[in-house]
Amino acid sequence: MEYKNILFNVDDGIAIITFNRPKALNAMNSETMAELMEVATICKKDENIKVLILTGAGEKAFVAGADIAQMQNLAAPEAFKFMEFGHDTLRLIETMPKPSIAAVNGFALGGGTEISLACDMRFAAENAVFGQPEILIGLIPGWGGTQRLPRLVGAGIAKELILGGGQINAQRAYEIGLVNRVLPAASLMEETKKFARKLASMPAFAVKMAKYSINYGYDLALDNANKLEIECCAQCFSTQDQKEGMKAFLEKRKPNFIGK
Ligand code: CO8
Repeated sequence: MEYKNILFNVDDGIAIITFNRPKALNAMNSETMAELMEVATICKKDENIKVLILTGAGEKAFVAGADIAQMQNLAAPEAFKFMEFGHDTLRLIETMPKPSIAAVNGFALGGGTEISLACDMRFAAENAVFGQPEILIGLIPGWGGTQRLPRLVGAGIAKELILGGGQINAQRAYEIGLVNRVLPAASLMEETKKFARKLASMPAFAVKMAKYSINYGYDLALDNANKLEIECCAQCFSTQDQKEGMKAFLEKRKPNFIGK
């Protein structure tokens, strides 16, 4: 399928979503966000898609934020709508029962950091740059940065980044737990695809339950969260993959998972 601002390819169960406005450093305008919603919806529904990778076209940027040129004259109700739609789109990615990896290849500022935060994992090229510079243009993050960033790296560091508006490099992002891996730019996509293929080979229902338990347990009190985990883990015993996984272990062979 053809999109104006996004490249969308599916290969061997792995969907690659590439933000494709390199001249504007892949800044997110409303059209691009609508296209992201469209492809994310396909990814959720298509059973052949097991894992999503989000990345940016060109050498310089993942996404350099929401499109400032488009936003500058928005009235508050229009801004609200743009933000709400962005939230809905990112929440769809965050909660879908398949893992997503942001392959961050350069600037991931403002909305770019926020898109990466909605993914399950972030793999960064050595030249990646993260930050929430909205404060420098009279805003605060509007696509989840004030909520997901403190949950991931702690409130103190999140406040340093959001109130201070500074940029951090990939190494610092790794140190604060914002990114999972730092990779040479030349091997970022290959290494990300390699890990995506590994995730795609896992028993799909267990992947779904693991993600569900972490996502929906995270903000609960521990007792309730543990109960959620018990429920999710127990459900795995209703799958053929659980039977196969345990049988294969006991027979000392590789399991043959079928995704059911
Ligand atoms: N929006 C629009 N255009 C952009 C953006 C952007 N976010 N970022 C870069 N561009 C454009 C530049 O205007 C420039 O265009 P042109 O060639 O036509 O002049 C082109 O991309 C290349 O950019 P630079 O020349 O600036 O490249 P540099 O290498 O000098 O600098 C930077 C790269 C540091 C990334 C710089 O471009 C920059 O600071 N960009 C803006 C970063 C930023 O502030 N991002 C946050 C935006 S706000 C946001 O994301 C809020 C999200 C949720 C709220 C939604 C509210 C409705």
